[in-house]
Amino acid sequence: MNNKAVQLQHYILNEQKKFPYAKGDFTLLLSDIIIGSKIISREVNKAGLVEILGLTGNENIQGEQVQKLDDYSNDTLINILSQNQSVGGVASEEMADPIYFEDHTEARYCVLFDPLDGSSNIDVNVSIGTIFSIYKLKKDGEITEMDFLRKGREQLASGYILYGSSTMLVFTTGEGVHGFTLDPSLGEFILSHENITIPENSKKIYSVNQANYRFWDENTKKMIDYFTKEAEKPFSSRYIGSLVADFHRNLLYGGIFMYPLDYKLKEKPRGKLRLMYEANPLAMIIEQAGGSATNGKENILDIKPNMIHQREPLYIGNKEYIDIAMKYLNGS
Ligand code: AHM
Ligand code: MG
Repeated sequence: MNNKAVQLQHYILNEQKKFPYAKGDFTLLLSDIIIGSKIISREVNKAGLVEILGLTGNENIQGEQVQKLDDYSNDTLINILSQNQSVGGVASEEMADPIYFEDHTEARYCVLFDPLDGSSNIDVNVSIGTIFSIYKLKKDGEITEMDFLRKGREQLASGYILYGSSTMLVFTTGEGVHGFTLDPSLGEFILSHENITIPENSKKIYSVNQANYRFWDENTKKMIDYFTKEAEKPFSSRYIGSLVADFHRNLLYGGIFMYPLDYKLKEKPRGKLRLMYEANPLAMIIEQAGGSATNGKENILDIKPNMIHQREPLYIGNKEYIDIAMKYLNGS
């Protein structure tokens, strides 16, 4: 075995020495999210076998209920985190309201997550992922909705687990971005990508659902025209339709991911992606990796949320490309 292989647990234990808040409970919280992601990973990997193994309708061959994978992922994370006394509550893209763990009187953190991002890709064996974000409670042992409605800038840590050709965890605690790959034979995440930075000399990728072109305003169309056909050095277009997978590729290769404001509902223009579960955690990662993220007007991490399920336009990637996008979006 490669003697440089560093196991995730050792890495976190070592890292936490740098952070004043990172007592044992923070390490345990990260470990719990990681255990949850291993359970989800196992189920995701079995997804294609459902029919072969004789699972029918909502029941498996033993007559047990089979859940949809996004519900299963949501329940798995809630179940694990509800047993962690340091967690005061959780909010999920899959639930209308946060859950408060009233009996966790010593709680110090709250956790927000998108349990299975890219769920429209589940049935076709395309990469999907779990995205999470951790905040410190304003007051230990007391949790209210205001603990969730925070600027992304206040995140203590964020990350994602990508269920792709291998399962990977990428996270930051505000001191760089690190990537770990799950070794299925060991059942452990091994450090595979230390100190990830988005490449300056990038592969020039732009990622957008271009079929929405007709629903964009003029400035957005001009911006997309730049990336499509006007940039001096041509860009490549890549779009999976799972944010976490599109983001991960662009983080490693360099590029820009965009989900602009659209006018599908004429009187009610809106972005699609969720600020609290998708944009904020990835924005923290991209800044730590040397890039940036905006909604076209404001840095994602500086947006003061009004609603837990708030949607925002999202532009995220190399600073250079974000600046170009902003120039067009602001009509200059
Ligand atoms: P979901 O949370 O319902 O999975 O939706 C979010 C997903 C993102 O993963 C992805 O970037 C986006 O929706 C794709 O949207 P579209 O199909 O409109 O291009
Ligand atoms: Mg999602």
